[in-house]
Amino acid sequence: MTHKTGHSMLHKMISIFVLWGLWGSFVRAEDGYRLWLRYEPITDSRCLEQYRKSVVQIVLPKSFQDGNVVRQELQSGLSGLLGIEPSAFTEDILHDGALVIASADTAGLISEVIKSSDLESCGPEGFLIRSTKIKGYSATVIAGKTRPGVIYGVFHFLRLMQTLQPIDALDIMEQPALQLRLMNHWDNLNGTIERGYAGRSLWQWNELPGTLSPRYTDYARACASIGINGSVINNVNADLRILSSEYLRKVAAIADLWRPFGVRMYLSVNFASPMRLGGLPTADPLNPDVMTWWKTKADEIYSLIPDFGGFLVKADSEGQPGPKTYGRTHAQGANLLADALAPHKGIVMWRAFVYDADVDPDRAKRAWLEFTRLDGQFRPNVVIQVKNGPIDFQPREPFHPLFGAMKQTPVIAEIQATQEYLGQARHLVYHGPMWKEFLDSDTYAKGQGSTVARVLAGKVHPFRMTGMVSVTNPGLDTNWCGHHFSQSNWYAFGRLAWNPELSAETIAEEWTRMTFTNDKKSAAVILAMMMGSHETFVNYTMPLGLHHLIGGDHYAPMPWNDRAPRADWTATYYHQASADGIGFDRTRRGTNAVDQYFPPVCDVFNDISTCPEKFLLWFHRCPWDYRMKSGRTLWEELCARYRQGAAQAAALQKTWQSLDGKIDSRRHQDVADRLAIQAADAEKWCEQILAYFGRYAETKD
Ligand code: GCV
Repeated sequence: MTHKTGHSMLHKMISIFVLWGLWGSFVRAEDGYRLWLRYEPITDSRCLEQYRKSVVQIVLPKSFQDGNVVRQELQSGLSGLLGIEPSAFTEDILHDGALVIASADTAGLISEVIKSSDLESCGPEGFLIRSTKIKGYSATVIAGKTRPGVIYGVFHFLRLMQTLQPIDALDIMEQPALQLRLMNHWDNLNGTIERGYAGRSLWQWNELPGTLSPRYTDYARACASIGINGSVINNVNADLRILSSEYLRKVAAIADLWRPFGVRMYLSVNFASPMRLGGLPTADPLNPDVMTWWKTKADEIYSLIPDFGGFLVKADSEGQPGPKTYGRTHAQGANLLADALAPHKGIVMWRAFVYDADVDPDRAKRAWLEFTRLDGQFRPNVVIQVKNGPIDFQPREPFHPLFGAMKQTPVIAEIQATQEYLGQARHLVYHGPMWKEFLDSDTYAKGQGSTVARVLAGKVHPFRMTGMVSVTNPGLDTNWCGHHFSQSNWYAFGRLAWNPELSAETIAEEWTRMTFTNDKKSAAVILAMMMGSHETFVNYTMPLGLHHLIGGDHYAPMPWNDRAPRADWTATYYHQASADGIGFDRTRRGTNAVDQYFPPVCDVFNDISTCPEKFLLWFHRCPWDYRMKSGRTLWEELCARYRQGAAQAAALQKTWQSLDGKIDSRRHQDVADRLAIQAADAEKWCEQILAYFGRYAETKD
């Protein structure tokens, strides 16, 4: 009898929750602001039952109570997902179903089940989550050595529920593979964003430091939820004023808000600051006054932001000042700043995005030539920040040959979420598969298995510092990233920087379930759209290794672009189409860029019969009637790829239409509107590129 009553009560409760959940998703006009942290009520009755059994009370040490971000996140997460009341938060275990939070300094309660050596081995940012018994009660422990570790553990636990994973027998221990997991904003101080496609800059410089937008905290929370632990707030084409005392106070106000989330502040700096801001006659890195200027500036920064991360520098690149003006090397330039930051434990991220035309006629070769000869000359607190490919975030590039080539200087990767060359948040392009292709590339720097991911993690050469950064996409648009699906690139970056071994599918599925729907069928449809989207984009824009077929907007097709301030900003420099053929000869008969790679990679790229066709025209110049593996001629293959891409883009629209009614109407409509633009653009790409190349390809016959 009692059992029956209990059972029907449970049923009633579940139905209330189901109705509550359905109601929630119908009435709430979803605008995308909540990103992947929506915490909608769980409607799957089996999961809900298990979760509500496992999480009856939340046991938080005193120091995690009032106002603490861990408490706040658990409160909003668990009340949203499970309907848990604030009264469920306690300081001691009272019954079964305790969720116990602890860090090394508050480990009392868990000491009977978690050894202090386990906490120690979590490292500075890791966590463990374990189902166990404490004082005879069933409990789930989320613990880390440090506060950031606990925050990451809490977000991980909430993610398990958001994605309907079991939580009753957990034994998880995670730590990030990479130390530096940073956002790079290209935000200008006037509120614009270089290559930004989601509105104006998040940072309200006019109001700071007095007025603090709630978005600063929401941003840090989103970053922390995926393990991002720092952010470079301003453009690498750096405005000098960022280092002025006035702006540093503004920056410090944001840093204060981010600190509880474990997100550290970094700044891009202008190498000429000592002159243009400090009034010195030179910025020569070997000049003692210049050295003193940087040291004094570093001291000032740390007096305002004690945990400041360090500087990002674009020097001697695209008109930015740098050490070369004074006949000094990149190492001398980087070391100047490194010495100023070292007493405070700050670092310098020195970018390898340099392509001085005097170095080599082939732009793809220049950074490797400049940096490999400096290996070993950098201070211990310098890392070299290298874009994923040797040109510039093209839809597809082979990995940059600097990965694996720098043996004594830590190298971190710079990838780009902001879709500068990938449809600029108007096209749906999930970057997970592209980034995985990059991370899984084998550099062979120390034999087989020397993947880029392992190089970055310091497992090929024992780097002192490791990391990956993303030129990132949030702006003031309500949905943060312009296109709802562009949020997935922010998300994927964080997840991959935490664990580069995760698959693109796993990440896309997590994101879809949290952002759009846990309905299996709908999630599978969205997952398929995302997983195919990068290849689709490559097909209708730059297949078979073609690159840079654009003009200054980096968006629309412009293969005829042969006039720009520099030859390597045109399109013709790269495709070199003529009646004889198409492609850039980077083989040993051409510019010999291939030999910047380790064997056997260099040989594989050099030999047209082994070079992957996806990189064919990157490395080889081919006649139009070159026979492809499909049996088609090169020209026929190009036509087929472009037409396939356009058809795939059109199909995305139809597929999305099939989700009408399954996704909240506002976001469904927003995405549909952008897919229409994408389909039309893809058609344009296909027509214009084929018309242009056709003039050469078809004169041959
Ligand atoms: C911030 C490309 C972009 C520039 C960008 C540059 C860089 O050239 O078009 O807008 O400048 O890369 O990465 O420094």
